[in-house]
Amino acid sequence: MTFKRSPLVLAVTLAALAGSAQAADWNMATPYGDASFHTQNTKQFAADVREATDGELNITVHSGGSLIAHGEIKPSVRRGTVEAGEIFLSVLSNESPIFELDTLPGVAGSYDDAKQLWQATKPMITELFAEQGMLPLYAVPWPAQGIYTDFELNDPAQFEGLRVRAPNINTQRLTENLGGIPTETEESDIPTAFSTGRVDAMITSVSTGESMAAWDYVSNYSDANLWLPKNIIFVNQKAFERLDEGTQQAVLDAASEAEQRGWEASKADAGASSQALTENGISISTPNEAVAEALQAAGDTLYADWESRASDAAKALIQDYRDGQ
Ligand code: PCA
Repeated sequence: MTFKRSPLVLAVTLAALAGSAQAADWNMATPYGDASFHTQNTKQFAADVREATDGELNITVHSGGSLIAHGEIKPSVRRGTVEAGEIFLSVLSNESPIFELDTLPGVAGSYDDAKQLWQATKPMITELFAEQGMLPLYAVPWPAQGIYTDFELNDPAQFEGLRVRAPNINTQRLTENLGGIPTETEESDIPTAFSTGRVDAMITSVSTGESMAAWDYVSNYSDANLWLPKNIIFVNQKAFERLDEGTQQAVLDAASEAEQRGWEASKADAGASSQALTENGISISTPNEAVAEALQAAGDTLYADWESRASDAAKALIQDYRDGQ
């Protein structure tokens, strides 16, 4: 018996075929606002892809958690509800201690070290994302993390009972080790956290201090150079595979440019934001000996805690990174 296609089936088939060559529209969610150099970099990435593919792939960046809340971005990309996302990598620390490595003191305190650490950890991070059907595209660090207070921080006893806004679990643990009371707060919620009196201090970068107008709430910044934590940008693997080869390559090329541009932007923003903080009346200093010692002790505890949870593979990886330094 010969099977005859009905005109309707044929039309549907043709439409599906045509569809495969049609322009794709992607949504990309990030928790960070338009004032952040990260978001500007990500928007440039989307513009580069659009241009390189003659509009075949059109990525709309939804910033400031406007489309999806931070904690839901990765699950949404995993499900394919959105095709791409950007998150603070260390918020995944509950999944694997490997995601915490860039929020541990004494591991990578400069851009060069941070770059080496990223290169050392990228294969394992890529594998963990791949297991969940996602592909990391690039990662970009924030400038070093420091401590904002509404007094001059010169005595470790000042941490006692201090309510500190923290962006991730290790910053919370560090705060606890210092005797403070941590509260996890998204960047976009910082102004509310201060204005409602929920926090007295915060740990973040000069960049976030500037974007969130830290001078409205605090007077001092202690440049403690705790660590340089990264954002990671990733896509749903199936959505990526649905793109034709040329478009896939355009995404990868734009991602590699975005990574390079982002690291430079982070360095430049560290300088520009420090200046903006100073101009707006924030007094910037480095920790005195007593505070530095307390930070060191709190950091050592944090590291020991990480080691007690890390797999042998993760510990070997950090050893390789250290050997290569
Ligand atoms: N800004 C983000 C993450 C680290 C940073 O510097 C924040 O504070 O939420």
